[in-house]
Amino acid sequence: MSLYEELSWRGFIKQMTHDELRTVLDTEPLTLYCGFDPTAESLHIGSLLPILGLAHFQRHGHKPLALVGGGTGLIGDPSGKTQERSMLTREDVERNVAGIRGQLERFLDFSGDHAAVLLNNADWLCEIRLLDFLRDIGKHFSINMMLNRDSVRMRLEDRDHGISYTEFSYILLQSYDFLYLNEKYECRLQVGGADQWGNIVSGMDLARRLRGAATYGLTFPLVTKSDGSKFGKSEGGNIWLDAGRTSPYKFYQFWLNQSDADVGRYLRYFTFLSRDEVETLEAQHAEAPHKRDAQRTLAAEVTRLVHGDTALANALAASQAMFGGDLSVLDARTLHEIFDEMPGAEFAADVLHADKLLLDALVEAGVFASKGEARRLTRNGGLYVNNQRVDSEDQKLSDSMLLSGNMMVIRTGKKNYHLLRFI
Ligand code: 383
Repeated sequence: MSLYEELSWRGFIKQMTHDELRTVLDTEPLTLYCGFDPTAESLHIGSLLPILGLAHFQRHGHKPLALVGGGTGLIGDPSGKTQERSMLTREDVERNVAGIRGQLERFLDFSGDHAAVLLNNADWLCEIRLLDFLRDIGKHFSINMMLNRDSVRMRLEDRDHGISYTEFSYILLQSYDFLYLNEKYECRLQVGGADQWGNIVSGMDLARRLRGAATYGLTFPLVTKSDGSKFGKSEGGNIWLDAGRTSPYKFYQFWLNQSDADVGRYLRYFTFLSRDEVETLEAQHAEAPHKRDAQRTLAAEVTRLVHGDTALANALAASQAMFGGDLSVLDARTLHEIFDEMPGAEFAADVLHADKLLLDALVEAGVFASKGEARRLTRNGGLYVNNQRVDSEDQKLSDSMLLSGNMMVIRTGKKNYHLLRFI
């Protein structure tokens, strides 16, 4: 399959500056780039589509430049933003650049013929001299045009959320990047999300004026959800690529919870499954949507892609926890994530060595209303500690029943969980 066909069936193409790009993509190896501003120490899943976009280009023989905006991140892109951003300190930006570099490295191939290159625009933007820039670059930008951009106009109309000269200038910097990369790396294509269209076209214009260079632009769609809510957020905020910010378990659950209406589109966007595989899955899913096989595959594929095999195995084990799975394999953090919302109780750790009956503790913790009820359920085989059935009413509390040194997960019946902590 050609790259153009691949990108089209996956739904990766929102806009192209030239129709001829369809054939160019499949006839000439191109160097292309996409930029990521270091607004946080980690990327979130909003960046995943452009990253995978770069990966598809590379798999089809093109050379991707992944640019981290260590320079532009000091300024802040107003595209699509309704408010001025709070400015990051230089230290913040540097720390964020380091975090994001490491993440981008995982998705591209940095060896071989069309090895990817990781760049930081601070390396050239920080060297620029103001008067040179205003004379050489600024002269090619018409304020009249700039004022007409949606993102600028919106902010001009809204007195409360105006726009600073700093952010207003952003487009010049990104345009200069394209010019610079065209000169240095013969980069002829810039890709980005739909919000980047204006910045991309403006850079092409600059490269044409100053170097007579013919360049291209292509944008990816913004990922939407069929119910109109914002993609990539959960109650806890952004879904991050960094496992420290969004655990692989939460990450897996996020994908698992996508709706039937969206899952096919997301399989195309966010996995490398082939067209056949995706279409077969969709057909199966249409027959038996309650099985959620498409969501399960989506969740497994994206979690593996972002976090690797081991993290996926852990996320799967954690997802089984609520269905009676083995809890001893889970770490403390995952246990908290799964069971924190359950009712719970705290005990002083001493009770573990006080010959106390489990059932008495459970009555104290409010798991059972009375000792009689506790006995009855235990006799009927309905009481579990850490998903292991409790056989004896005389079972005593002990250290050996603890998960990660201080927790005990109590289950009564099929699905009623309580979390006990020993402090
Ligand atoms: C900086 C310098 C360049 C080229 C691009 C940039 C970054 C660009 C930007 N991009 C967004 C970001 O960094 O702000 N000005 O948060 C997002 N991207 C990608 C994609 C997206 C865009 O990183 O649509 C989502 O992820 O383009 O919003 O020379």
